[in-house]
Amino acid sequence: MKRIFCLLLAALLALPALAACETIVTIVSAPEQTAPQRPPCFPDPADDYIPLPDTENLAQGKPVASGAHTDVYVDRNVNDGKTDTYWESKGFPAEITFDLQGTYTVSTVAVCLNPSSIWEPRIQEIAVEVSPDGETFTQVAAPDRYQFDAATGNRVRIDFDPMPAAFVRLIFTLNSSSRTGGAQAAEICVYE
Ligand SMILES: [Ca+2]
Repeated sequence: MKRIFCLLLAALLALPALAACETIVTIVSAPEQTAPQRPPCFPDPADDYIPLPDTENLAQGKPVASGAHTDVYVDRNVNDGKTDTYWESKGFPAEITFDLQGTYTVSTVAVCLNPSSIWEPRIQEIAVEVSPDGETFTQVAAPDRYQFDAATGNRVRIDFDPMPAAFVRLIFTLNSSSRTGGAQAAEICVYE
């Protein structure tokens, strides 16, 4: 009898606890969200990046040729779709040519470095030429100095009048970075 009494007493003591549990359970339905969202207090740095065309990058994965490169930074790094691999020329001027494997009416070239702020701001001087056959080239963007800055994505965009091209060549003649004596590009993109 004493044991039964103890069991009844324990059950009675547990009832308020069970009741308390029920009162703190709150069912919250998930908000409607179809894509990742960033709170306003955490702005996306990419919002300040120089915008690039959202059309196909005609240079990616295409045959590429350049002169001498520095260390392991070969030219095929420049159109592999990764900004953590890059090409670095050995000295200036530095030419790099893409075979688009077809004729396209091109109007924009982008040169990108790694967007990490470890890559400090620098200026590179770049000209752009196009060709129908890989032998005769026409300049479409005269040499100009472009500012690379992680705050704007460490990328520059060179727009020019649309021109038919099967080959696109960039000629680098200056890099203000004190860490290298050559041109640098993590990705070079070509767009119609
Ligand atoms: Ca790359």
